[in-house]
Amino acid sequence: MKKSDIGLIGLAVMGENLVMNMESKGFTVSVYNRTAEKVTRFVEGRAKGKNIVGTYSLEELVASIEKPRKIMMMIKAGSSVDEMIDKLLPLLDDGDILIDGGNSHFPDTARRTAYVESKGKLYIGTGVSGGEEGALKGPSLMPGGSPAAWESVKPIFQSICAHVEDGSPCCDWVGENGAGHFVKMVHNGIEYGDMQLICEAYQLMRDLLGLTADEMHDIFAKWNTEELDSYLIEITTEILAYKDTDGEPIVEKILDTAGQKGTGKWTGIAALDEGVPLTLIGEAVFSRCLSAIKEERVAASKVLTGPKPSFDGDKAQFIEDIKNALFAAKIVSYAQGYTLMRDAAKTYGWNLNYGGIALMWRGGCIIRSVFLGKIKEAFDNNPALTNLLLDPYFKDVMDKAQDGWRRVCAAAMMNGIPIPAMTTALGYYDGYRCARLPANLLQAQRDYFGAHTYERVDAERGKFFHTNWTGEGGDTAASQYTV
Ligand code: NBP
Repeated sequence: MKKSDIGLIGLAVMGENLVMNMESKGFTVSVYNRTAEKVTRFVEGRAKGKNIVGTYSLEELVASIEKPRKIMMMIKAGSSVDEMIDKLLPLLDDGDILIDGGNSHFPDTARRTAYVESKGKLYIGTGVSGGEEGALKGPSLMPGGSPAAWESVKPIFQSICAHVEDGSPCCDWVGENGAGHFVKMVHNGIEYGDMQLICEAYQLMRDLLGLTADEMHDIFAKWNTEELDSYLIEITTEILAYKDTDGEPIVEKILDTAGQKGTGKWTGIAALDEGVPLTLIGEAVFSRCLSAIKEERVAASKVLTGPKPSFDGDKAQFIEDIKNALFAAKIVSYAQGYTLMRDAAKTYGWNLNYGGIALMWRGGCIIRSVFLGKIKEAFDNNPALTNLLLDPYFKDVMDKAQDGWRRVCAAAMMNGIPIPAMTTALGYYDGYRCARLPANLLQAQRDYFGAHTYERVDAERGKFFHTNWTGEGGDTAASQYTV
C-alpha cells in the first residue's frame, strides 16, 4: 500500500481542516488523535472516501508515512508539545521531520529545534494563521526551524497555503529555530493593534458622532473598497449589519470585556526585551485589560467626571478624518512591528526577508489586506529600510493623513473619548521625527541622583561625563549600563 505523504496529530478544529486541505491538494494524510474516538469519527465522517488514513497509535502513524517522514502536530501549545516530541523521537529515523503548527512561544520552538536536531531529526515550528476557514481553504504559513527540513516540506506547504492574485504563495521559509513562531507572534500582535484601531474608529463614530450601526456599516463598507481594504474591515462591516432576533444590532448587546490568549502580551514582552518602542500593540493589549475590569469601570463611571461628548462640526469631514487617523496609526503599528522583527533578527541571528513576510501576511491570515502589498513593495525597493515611515509611499500617506489624524486625536481628548492606540501612534510619529527629545533633561536627572553620566552635544558619541550637581557628591560616576 502506498504510504502517506504526511502525518497529522491533533484532530481539533485546526487539524481536521488542515488535513482536508492537504488531501484536496492531492496529498495522502495519516491522522492520529490522543482521544481515539475522534479519529474514528473523522475517518467515518468528513474524511470518508478520501485519501486520509486513520491510525490509533503513534507506532501505527509513524509506520504509515513515507520517509523522510513529515509529522505535523496541531495540538494545544505548551507542555503537550514537549510530551509528544518525547513520545515520537524514539519511533523516528534520522532525517525525519517534526512540525509544530500550534501557537507555540518562539523560545520554546528554538529550544525544541536544538533538542530534536541533537537527536538527529529535523524540526519546524510554523505559524498558522487564518483560523478554521484559513486552515481549510488556505492559511498563511510562517515556517522556521531546521533549514534542512524546508525542501521536503515546501511542496506541501506552498500548495495548501493561501495565494495572492499573481499566484504567489503566502508561505515561505522564515528563518532558523524560533523565527517562524516569532513572526507569527508579531502577526498576532499586529492583529491586536488593527482590531483596537477599528474599535476606536467605531467608538468615535458611535459616541461622538452619534451614528447608528447601519450608518457605520455603510462607512466601513466604503472603506473596504479603498486603502483600508482588509479582512478585519470586511468582517467589521458584516458585524455592524448583523441583527439580533429582535431586529436590533447584535454588536450593541455584546458585553464590552475583551478576552485574550497571550500572543499580544508575548509581542509586548519581546519588544520590551529588545528595547523597541512597540507602543501601539502595547496599548492594544492594555486596552483589552482595561475592558476586562468592567465592574470597576462601571463603578468609576459614577464617580469620575469628564466632558460630555458633543459634535457640531462637519460630520462627513470628520468621518474622513477618522479614516485617515486609522490608516496613519495602522502604518505606525506596522512600522513598529517591523522594527521589532529587525531588532530581534539581529539578536537571534535570523536573516529575515521583510518583503517575503509581508507577502505571507498578504493573504490567508487575519491581518490580510491590500496595504500589505505596499509594505512588500517598500521592502523590495529597499530591503535595508530602517523604518517603514521612511519609505516614499508611506511618507506621502503620512503627509496627507496627518491633519485629519491630529484633528481626531484633539477632538477625542476634548470630548473624553479614549482612543489610546490612535494617540500613542501619533506620539510615536512625533517622537520619531523629533531631532531633539527632552532626554537631555532625563539624563541630567539620572546623573543628578545616581551619577549615571551623560553624553554631550559638543563631544564625540561614547564619551561620558558626570557633573557634581550639588557640590556634595564626589566625582565618582556609576558604571555604564543600558537596558
Ligand atoms: P486546541 O488548541 O483546542 O487543542 C486540541 C487538540 O490538542 C486535540 O486534538 C487534543 O486531543 C490535543 N491535545 C491536548 Br488538548 N493535549 C494533548 C496532549 N497532552 N497530547 C496530545 N494531544 C493533546 O485545538 P485547535 O484550536 O485546533 O488548535 C491547535 C493548535 O493550533 C493550538 O496550538 C492553537 O493555539 C493553534 N492555532 C489555533 C487557531 C484557531 O483559530 N483555533 C489558529 C491558529 C493556530 P484530544 O482530542 O485527545 O483532547
